[in-house]
Parts: sequence; structure tokens; C-alpha cells
Amino acid sequence: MRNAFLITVSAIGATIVLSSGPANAEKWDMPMAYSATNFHSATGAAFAECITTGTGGAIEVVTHPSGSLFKGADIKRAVQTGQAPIGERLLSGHQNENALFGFDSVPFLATSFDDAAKLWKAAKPTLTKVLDDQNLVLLYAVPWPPQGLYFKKEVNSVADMKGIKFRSYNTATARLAELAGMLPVTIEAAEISQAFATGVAESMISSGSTGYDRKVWESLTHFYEVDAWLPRNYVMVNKDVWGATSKANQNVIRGCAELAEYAGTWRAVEYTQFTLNGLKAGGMTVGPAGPELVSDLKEIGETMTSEWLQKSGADGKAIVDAFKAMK
Ligand code: PCA
Repeated sequence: MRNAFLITVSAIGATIVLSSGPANAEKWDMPMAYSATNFHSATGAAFAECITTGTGGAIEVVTHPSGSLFKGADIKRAVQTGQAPIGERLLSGHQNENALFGFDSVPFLATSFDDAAKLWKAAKPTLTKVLDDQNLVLLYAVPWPPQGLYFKKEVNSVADMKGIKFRSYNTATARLAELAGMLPVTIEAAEISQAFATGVAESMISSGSTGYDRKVWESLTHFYEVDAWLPRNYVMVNKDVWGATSKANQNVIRGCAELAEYAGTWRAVEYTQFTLNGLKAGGMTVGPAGPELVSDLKEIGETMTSEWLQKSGADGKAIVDAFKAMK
């Protein structure tokens, strides 16, 4: 009698557990490198929810922003090797592996959201293939707002930049620093507030968004709108994990990715002016770069463009040609 009672209770327990989700529900941890409040992280969170809802709970995606699960520089390797099934990273962060990843950090090639969308359309098939060869499936990519220069003093020309410690986030930003006579040091966005506060870095190129997210007005004074380029974050999934996912759930994920790319891009546009206003409210001087600074930067841009075209070869040239044909 007593045994029968126990069996009944445990049977009910099992029923409750099973009814909380599909029997073979999976949890996908999704490392992300930027702060939780940033629009990329907001887009990732909505994307995760879309998948969880769309798959009826069969795949629960859980985002981990601010580099809390894996640091930015480690996310791609983590997904390639299956330590994380899915993740987000700055695409041009891999430029040191293959120059093609730097297509979106070629100075003054695409300087508006419209052009950045065209450039992405031109580059996407090539990048999809490069990532596929690395055991990764590309899901979506969203641009950062246009890149401008941050300093802790007024700067009117490249000569004014000489000797400044410059925070870089990829090969292109480090090269720009070198060509401008500055001293590059690579620092993840999650760590820049501290780097500026301690003087490890005193300048950077980035969006108004990252300066706003990291409250850089606590250390820096000037933001010059340069619109040098609009780099992208992208979301990738491990190819083996993808292959083991049902066609129906793959379709849900593709749909959510398309929505995320659209909504994320819209958020980026909205966030641009909002964050520039935020920098001003924090006490920074925000405005366009002066004519001498612009022409100095264009010259550096030309050098960097020819270097990139040389390194990226026929595939790089094909991306630029396809982009120019869309203009
Ligand atoms: N923010 C990122 C990359 C580009 C941007 O606007 C960063 O500074 O790390």
C-alpha cells in the first residue's frame, strides 16, 4: 500500500517535469561581448526569445552579455570548438586570421547605414563561405553606428595625435593608430572605462554608442564625427550543432535571424543620435572633425585601402566591385 502511494507521487512528479517543455529540450548558451544595455545585446536577447518561443521551448537560447561567459576575443573559438553552441562577435575582430573579415573596416568605403547595408549584401556570400570552412554557420549581422575619434584634448590634425596611447579593437584600428603616429593597445570594449581611467589608453576610434555605454566622459573630452566605417557584429552557430537541429527548428532560427538583422539595424540607427546626445550630456564636445583632420585621415584611409586590397586579393576586390556596382 505504502509503495503504491510512493509510485503514484513520483509518477505525478515525472508528469510535471515533462509538461514544462519538450522531452528533449536543449539550452543554448550564447556568449556576447558588449554591455547588456547595448542595442546589439538587446537584439540578441529578442533573437533568443524568438527562438525559444518559435521552437515551442525545444531550444532555449540564453544570452550572456558583457563578455561574462567568454571574453570577446575568445567567442569565435568557443563556438567553433563547440564549447558554446552559438555566440556573437565583432566580425572584423578576425581580420588578423583572414583580411576578408576586415571588409567593413576599410576607411571611407561605406560611411552611411545605407552604404553599409549594400556593402554587407556584397560581402555576405564570401563571408558565409569563409565561416563555413571554419565550422560556423552565419546567422545575422548588425552594424555599429559610424566610427569617430575620441580624445582627451582638442585635435585638429593628425600631427596633434602623435604619441597618444590609442585603444584599438581590430587590425584596422591598430594600423590607423600606427599611421597617425599613435601607440596602439588592444582592449575589449568591456574594459575600456578602466583603461581610460588609469591612462592605459587616452584615445580610440569607435561609435558614439560604445563611448556612451562605457561612460567615457568620465575620462575623455572630445568626440569627432569622422564616419570612417560601420563595422558589424555577427551571430554564428556551431556547424555540428546546426546539423543536428531539425529542419523545422532551423527554419525558425533563420526567420528569427532575419528579424534580428532588420530590427538590430533599426536600433543602430536610432541609437546613433541618442548616444551622441548622451556624450554631450556627459560634458563632451561632440561635432564633425575639422577640414585638416578630415583630409589627413583620408590620406591614411587611402594607404589602408590599398593595403587591404592587396591582402584580401581577388575576393576582396570582388566585394568592393560588387558594392560599387550597387551604388
Ligand atoms: N564599438 C565596438 C566596435 C565598434 C564600435 O562601435 C568597440 O569599440 O569595441
